[in-house]
Amino acid sequence: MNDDQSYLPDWAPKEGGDAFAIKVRKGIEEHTIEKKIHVKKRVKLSTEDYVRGVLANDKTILARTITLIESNSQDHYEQAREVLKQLLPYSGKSFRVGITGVPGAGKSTLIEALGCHLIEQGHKVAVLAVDPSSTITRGSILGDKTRMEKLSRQPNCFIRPSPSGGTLGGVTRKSRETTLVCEAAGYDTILVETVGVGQSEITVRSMVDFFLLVMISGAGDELQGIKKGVIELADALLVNKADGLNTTKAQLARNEYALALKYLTRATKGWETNAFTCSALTGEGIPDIWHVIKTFETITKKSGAFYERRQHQSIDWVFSMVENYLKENFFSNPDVQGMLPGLKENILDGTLLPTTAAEDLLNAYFRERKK
Ligand SMILES: Nc1nc2c(ncn2[C@@H]2O[C@H](COP(=O)(O)OP(=O)(O)OP(=O)(O)O)[C@@H](O)[C@H]2O)c(=O)[nH]1
Ligand SMILES: [Mg+2]
Repeated sequence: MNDDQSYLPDWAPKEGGDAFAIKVRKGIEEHTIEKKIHVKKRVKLSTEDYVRGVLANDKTILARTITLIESNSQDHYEQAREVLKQLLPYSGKSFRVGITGVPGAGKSTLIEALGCHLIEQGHKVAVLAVDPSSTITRGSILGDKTRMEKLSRQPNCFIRPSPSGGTLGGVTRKSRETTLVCEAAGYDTILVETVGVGQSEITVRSMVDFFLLVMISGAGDELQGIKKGVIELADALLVNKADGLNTTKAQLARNEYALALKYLTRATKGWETNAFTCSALTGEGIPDIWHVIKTFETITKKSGAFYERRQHQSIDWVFSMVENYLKENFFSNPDVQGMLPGLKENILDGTLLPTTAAEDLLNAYFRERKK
């Protein structure tokens, strides 16, 4: 007796007929549960949202504004420019400190110690990393996260690690704009970390008010391996890791640097660059170096050197933006791109002169632009 609701199991003996008492009742239809995967879409922000968010120091929006600025997409470019334009009147009021030194000198650890000291004093601190080496090793990004742990937990601190995959030129160009955005968000002290690998110091020097060179004591001649040119960019030399057994060695290194500085050109008019020691690990010497930086600020603001430098920096910035734009525009030109592999080959096998190659590329670029 099969009805709509029940039926015989498939193992029921055939001869059993209706007398077979075991019936299987139909179950209920399985509900098809619509599996909707909710991909949380990031709501597109309007220019006003960005501006308002930054001015209110909303850290999520601040981070998104920087991402917008760092973006290489043409769509973002226009909006980024508009956001920056609106934030510009609120920027410029911070004190900008560049911190450089060889890999492992202790820059991040120093920023952690200095940053915490500043926050205790009521400052609002933004940390930016301009770090060309991170695109190769990625070590520093990881390092920064762990080395600035205490600082990153402070509500009055904003840390922006270096964008990955950027060239130094690109990163630095965006870092200037990032500085302005952080200032508009109310950060009064901007600390910019860069690894001392040559070009980066010069570009960071052109973005900051005070340039600090972090050193470590090594065996033998303390000036070995450090370019005179880099020392001449610095407003203070700081021999780090002056702790434990290394204390005396660090002190001796400081004395050697102090002596050498007497023969070098000063980075800032009216300011005598000097050498100091500290331990970023124990915090020894950190308040002292901040005192040096504050004294520099007072003196250079009084003499006008501070404002003069900022004006020069603005002009340099304009030129570097034009340069960057032209370079990007040139190398993304389809005719130029099409010609490059062949030209390279011909230069390498000696059938084309570099001057002719440059001329051919420029002709192709301007021909394409005239179309
Ligand atoms: N003893 C001692 N070790 C320190 C001090 N400062 C930093 N270090 C150690 O030195 C190593 C490198 O420190 P970082 O702060 O990452 O150095 P960095 O200059 O930021 O390094 P990069 O970002 O990779 O160029 C870490 O193991 C730190 O713990 C210090 O004052 N004393
Ligand atoms: Mg670091």
